[in-house]
Amino acid sequence: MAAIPGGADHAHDHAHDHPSGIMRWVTTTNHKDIGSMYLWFSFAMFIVGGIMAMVIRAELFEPGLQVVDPDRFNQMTTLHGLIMVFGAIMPAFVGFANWMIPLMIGASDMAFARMNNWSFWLLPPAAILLTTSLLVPGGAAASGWTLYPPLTVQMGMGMDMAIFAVHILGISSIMGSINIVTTILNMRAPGMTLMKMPLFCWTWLITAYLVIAVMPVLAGAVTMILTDRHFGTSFFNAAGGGDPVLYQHIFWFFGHPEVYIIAIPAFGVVSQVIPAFSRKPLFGYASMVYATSSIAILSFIVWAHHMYTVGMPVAGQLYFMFATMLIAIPTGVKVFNWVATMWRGSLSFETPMLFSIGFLFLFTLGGFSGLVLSMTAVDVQLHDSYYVVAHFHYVMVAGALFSAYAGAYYWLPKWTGHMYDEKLGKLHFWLSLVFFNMTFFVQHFLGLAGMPRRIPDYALQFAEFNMISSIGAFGFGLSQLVFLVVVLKCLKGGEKASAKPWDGAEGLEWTVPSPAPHHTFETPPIIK
Ligand code: CU1
Repeated sequence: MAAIPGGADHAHDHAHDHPSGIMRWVTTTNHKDIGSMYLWFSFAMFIVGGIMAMVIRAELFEPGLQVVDPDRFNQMTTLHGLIMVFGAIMPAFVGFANWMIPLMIGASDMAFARMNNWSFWLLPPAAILLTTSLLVPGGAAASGWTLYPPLTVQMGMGMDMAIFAVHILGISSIMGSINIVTTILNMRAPGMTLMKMPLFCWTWLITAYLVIAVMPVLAGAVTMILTDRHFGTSFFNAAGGGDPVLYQHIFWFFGHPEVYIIAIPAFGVVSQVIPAFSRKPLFGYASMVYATSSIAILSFIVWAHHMYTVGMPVAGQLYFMFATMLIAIPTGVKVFNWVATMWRGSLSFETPMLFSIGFLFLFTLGGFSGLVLSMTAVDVQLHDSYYVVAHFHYVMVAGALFSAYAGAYYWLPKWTGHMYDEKLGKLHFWLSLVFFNMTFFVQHFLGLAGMPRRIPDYALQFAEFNMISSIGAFGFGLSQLVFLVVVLKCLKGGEKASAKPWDGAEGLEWTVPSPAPHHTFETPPIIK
């Protein structure tokens, strides 16, 4: 049955059980409804976090300029980070999971449908806490998204609001992950063994375990800040026998796996899209599963590469350096497999494929700059510089956001029943590609030249690259409105999409009548 957003496909019986209007969305337990709400919420947060990025880039447009006062500037960097990580990227991929995992494994819905509803509806209160913290006396947390003490122990009540928001977001993502694990382990159709699942399901299974393992660690870290603030403890206060560096260890024990909580579902999306537009099965399926698991396990033992400058022993620095470099091996396996999937494939370049290839190039670049930063001696120079900002935006934006777009364009026909406007989609991709690099590539040079991050002003020598970066950022921000137009047009109408919108090229994915349909790929399907 054609899936309209929020798929009303079960509205036929017990019509009286199904409230309409806003109550329908408040009470829904349908995985498609909830998936759509996650995706819309995520896009709204992407706009809010994006506006904050625009304020940051406006302030940094020229040296000496003052668009907002320095406190506001620091609050913008904090909220931009928290909102993009917890409000935009994570909910986007949970939205994909809700929509696609039941369809891919042949389950009727998620395992805990009511909890699924609750997982979503915890998000808006957290978003309200975060954004309205700007309005309270003292303003929002001005610490950066890492919320390091001792600064965060001293700030005003905006910090408490951020702590409670992080608690709520953590509960939401843990519940979502429990749902995903239970659904995948218990509700697969007969014949759908784990090693036959579409790779997107595998990546989410692994990610869900990461979420369940590390979100409580973050909750513990911010709770200790809360009790240091209000209840007289000194977990992070040296004067009371505590240690501020302890916070950094706890935070990054969460923080590094968090990078993979964001990146691994992105790998999953790309692993669905590239085979479909290469008209070949994914190269090295089993090695993809093992590589992804290895990345997840390694992500737990590298956290202090964020802390080379706190004064750790050389032995510790060496350990964290080499452990970090190990991650390049399974990541290399994955990149090799994606390229090998395309090798001698019957390629076509619709928007989802363009975003996937963009992901492949730029995420790899972010991986390389990560390798540079993993070297202790180099990191001591580049720590807290714009090089780091450039590095993780290649991972977060070109990695996670680009693959989220790849997934959105790929599945929009499935979700809405209509084909999207391919011309506009391609325009969106090319504008994003150019402006993204204009914004962030130059930040490598700024960092190498010594420009620090999270400072609202800078020396004259950094002027040119900052201006280029700011113009790029405004362009990138505006280009995202093209996506909104594409989605709204697609919802309103357009060419009807068939059950297999990519002319069967996505055949490997639609495994609901299990076992998976057989393909020889001797006669590649043609995409118009
Ligand atoms: Cu890390």
